[in-house]
Amino acid sequence: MNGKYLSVGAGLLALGLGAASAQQAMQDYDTDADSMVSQEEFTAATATMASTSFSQLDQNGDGMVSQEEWIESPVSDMVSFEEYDFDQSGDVSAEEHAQGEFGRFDANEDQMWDEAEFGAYSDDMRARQAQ
Ligand SMILES: [Ca+2]
Ligand SMILES: [Ca+2]
Ligand SMILES: [Ca+2]
Repeated sequence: MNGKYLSVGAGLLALGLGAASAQQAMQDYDTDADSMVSQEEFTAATATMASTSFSQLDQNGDGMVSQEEWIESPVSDMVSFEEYDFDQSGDVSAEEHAQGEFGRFDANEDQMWDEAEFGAYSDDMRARQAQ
């Protein structure tokens, strides 16, 4: 029984810390400062970041992620290549990747990320970078 209370406490603590850092990180994406991140804002922000998951996936730096590159990455455990290859070209472009990432964390599918949805994304990014 103690274990249950302990894990609830740890969860709340993690939530509190996550909210503070997510809010800060969100300011880098939320260029019109309406406290929501649109897919356009997300795509624009990730395009200027050298350390986004897309550039990590694109190992030969040709601007596209091939199925081979995808399979070699830890992301392939979580999302299938086909799910992000929207035009079924056999490559995932930066735009398709942004679209896929955005949709994956847009839990209520309103085409906007609120702070909680952005927090889920930034937690996922941190977990990936820790790998
Ligand atoms: Ca915004
Ligand atoms: Ca590539
Ligand atoms: Ca949403």
